[in-house]
Amino acid sequence: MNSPELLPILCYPDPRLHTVAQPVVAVDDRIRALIVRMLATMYDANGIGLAATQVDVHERLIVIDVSETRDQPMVLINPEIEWASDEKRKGEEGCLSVPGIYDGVERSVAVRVRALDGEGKSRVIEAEGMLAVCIQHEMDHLMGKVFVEYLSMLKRTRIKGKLAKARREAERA
Ligand code: K1U
Ligand code: ZN
Repeated sequence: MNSPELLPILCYPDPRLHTVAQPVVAVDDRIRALIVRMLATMYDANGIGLAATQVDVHERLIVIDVSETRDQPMVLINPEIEWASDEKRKGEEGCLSVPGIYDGVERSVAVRVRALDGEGKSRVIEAEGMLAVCIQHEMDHLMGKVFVEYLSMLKRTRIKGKLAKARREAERA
């Protein structure tokens, strides 16, 4: 079988990353095909998550795989946080839309999320550790928020400069 076609990932500070996603209306063939392509794109980029926003589709859809074996894909459609722990922890995050940049962000250590799965069935996910962090990071994408927006203005300005330099160098190569 042919490999699914990979999707281009938007890079910060692309303004499209700030679009607020709309609910998925139906889990149909179009959404199922998008899930396949998003998973292939996430695995190809060595990511642990990907939000539809990052591939310029502004619908509430996330794919995640935090397993070491990279064979436990999760699909969250129209996710809603039902509960988030008051306990928070600062941990290192990265983002496929902000390549090469890692920094600390404070997040709830545990969350309970309701979402549809890839078959349109309603599920409740109780997450902690890296899965909880990844779900919160990806749900921010659906709200048009990129993790660097938790950092200081100075850091964000430096990050924009670094990314612009990397883009210029890639164009020259
Ligand atoms: O949203 C994305 O761009 C995917 C992102 C998810 C994520 C990573 C780390 C913390 C929260 C959310 C990535 O997969 S970045 C690349 C990566 O695999 C990674 C980076 C740092 C720590 C762990 C994994
Ligand atoms: Zn991200």
